[in-house]
Order: sequence, then structure tokens, then C-alpha cells
Amino acid sequence: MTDTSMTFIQFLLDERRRLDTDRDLTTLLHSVATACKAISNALKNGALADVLGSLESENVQGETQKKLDVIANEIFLKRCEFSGVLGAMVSEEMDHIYEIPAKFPKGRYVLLFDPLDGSSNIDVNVSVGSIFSILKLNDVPDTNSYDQVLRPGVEQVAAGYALYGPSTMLVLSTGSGVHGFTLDGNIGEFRLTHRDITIPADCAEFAINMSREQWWEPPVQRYVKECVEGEAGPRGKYINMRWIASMVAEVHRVLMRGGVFMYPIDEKTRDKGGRLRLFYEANPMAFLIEQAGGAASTGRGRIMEVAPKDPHQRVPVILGSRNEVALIEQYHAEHDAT
Ligand code: AFP
Repeated sequence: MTDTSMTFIQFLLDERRRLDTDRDLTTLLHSVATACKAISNALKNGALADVLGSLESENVQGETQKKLDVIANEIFLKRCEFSGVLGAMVSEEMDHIYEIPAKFPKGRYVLLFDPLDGSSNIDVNVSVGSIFSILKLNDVPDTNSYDQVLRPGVEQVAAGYALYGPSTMLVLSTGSGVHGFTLDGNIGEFRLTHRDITIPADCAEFAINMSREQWWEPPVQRYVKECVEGEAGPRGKYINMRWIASMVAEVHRVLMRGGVFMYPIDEKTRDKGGRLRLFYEANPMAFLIEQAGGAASTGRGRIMEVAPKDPHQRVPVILGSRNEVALIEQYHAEHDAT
């Protein structure tokens, strides 16, 4: 059987044999993949299934919820609680830690997830995704508080995302490289299509929401200005720009062809600590990017070393080709030294 025909569960079983990964992790990842397949199915009918549009409700972030935000969250909860290996779940869409129902066995794993990231793109039919991060605790956690799950990103044992784009892909790392799987509609399974994804150390593409330029810190303004100056500027080369407003799609592009994605702190987000959430956006993406040979920084330090104080806390995000991230960190250090 060649790699390209290997299904997701066959890949997991192969990793378990080769790397002695935990049987319970295999079970959990299979449940996550099933949830992503179900979400992909819920998305594809769009307006035909009357699942577009917003609800009256807001999530813990104070953001208006799309119908599909709630649908995707429910799918993750139902598909993953059944695995019998989870002690708790934390979701972008819920303000409380999710207690696994008593009818299911519990385990030491904790699943952190953003069930549908980029959901403001749903109604205009632009790619969205699901992001997940997995921690393994020493004991089944007490879900009366978040205390036991407030662990830094360096303690993740696995992370990944599903990208609901022209094709549906699942990208995963369990700490031994980054691998991509494409959903085969003929058999309803993810199949290995991208083994050992690696990011070029240099790039000529950046992604940032340019409309926020006036609020950025000086080192970010300096970096972006030099990118825009292109051949005539200090970079001496044309540097392209992209902005999809869907983190999963941006990170996937960076994994596929290099580049840097930035959602830095700015005057408007400073009081919240940034825009993107540490637990279920920044940390899992940082895990993948580092596993693929890239770098993931707040601008002043490694994202995965940020000590979490709240499960919904936000953090500045600068990730991608490692030499580019290093340059941006250098600009922050030079600015802070003045
Ligand atoms: P939504 O889930 O509210 O669409 O936010 C998506 C996101 O968290 C991330 O996926 C994007 O990179 C970023 O926000 C887009 O931010 P802008 O709205 O400033 O473009």
C-alpha cells in the first residue's frame, strides 16, 4: 500500500506501531477527524440547508454566533465525548469548561478547539476551518475550574486543523512532523496526500489586515512598510500580500509555500491582549508551524511558552518562515531597546 492511499486511521495505526503513540490518542484523533467530516458535510450545502446567517446569541468572546458556529460546536462535543478518553473540553464557543457526561468513561486528555474559525466568511462562501489542540494531563481533570487545563503550548501532545476549502483537508502533528490528509468523498475517509510538510526558511509573501496599520506598534509598521517598498526598499525584492480573514486558510498557505501571517497586538486590541485566542488558535497553529520548521512568536517571545491565565485569553501572533519571523522579532527588540 503506497502512502498516498493510506487513510487517516491507517496512518494513526502506523504511527502507533512506529512511534509507540498512545492508543487513547489514536482514539481521540479518530473522533476529531469524524467531527471534521461531519462539519464539512454540514457546510457544503450552505444556503440550501438553511444553515447560513447569524443567531441572536453571542459567544463568550462577545461575538455574534453564526448558526454553523453552534452546529459545529455541537458536532465536536458529541463526536468527541463518545471517545471515552477525554477529561474535559474547552471551546471558543463556550464560556465554561465542558464536563464529559457521566455515561461516558473519562480519560486524561483535554481537547481545546475552535469549531469553526473564520465564520464571518461563511455567508460569502470563503474557506473556513476547525482548529484543535490536545493536552494530556497527569490525572482526569477536576472540571470545577480551569486550573488543571491552563497549560502552556509546549505541553501540547498533538494539534491540527481541518480546512473546508475547494477540498476538505485535515492537517495534523503528533510531534513527529506535519502531515496533510484530503477527504476522499468516494470512501468518506481522509487520505494521506502531504507527508512531512515543511516551511521554507525564507519567503516573499506576508499576510496582515492592512486596515489596522495606524494602530500597529512601530516594529510591525516598519516591517510591513519595507515589504510594501519591495525592490526599491531595504528588502530589495517584491514581497506579495494576502489576506483571507480565515486563520486556517492563511496558515495552510504558509505551510504549503512559506510566508508570514501576522495578527499583532495594536492600540485597539491591547487591552484584550491581542485578537487571536491562545488556547485554540495560536498554540495549535504554533505547534504545527514549529513542527514544520517555522517559527511562531508574539513578536517578543515564543507563543508556546506563554503561560495561560485564562482559557480564552488572546495573544499577538506572528508565525511562518523562520527567518522572516526572526527579522520581525529583531525589529521588536530594536524598538524596545530605544
Ligand atoms: P471570525 O471567526 O470572527 O471570522 O474571526 C476569524 C479570525 O479569528 C481569524 O481566523 C482571522 O485570521 C481573523 O479573525 C480575521 O480578522 P479580521 O476580521 O481583522 O480580518
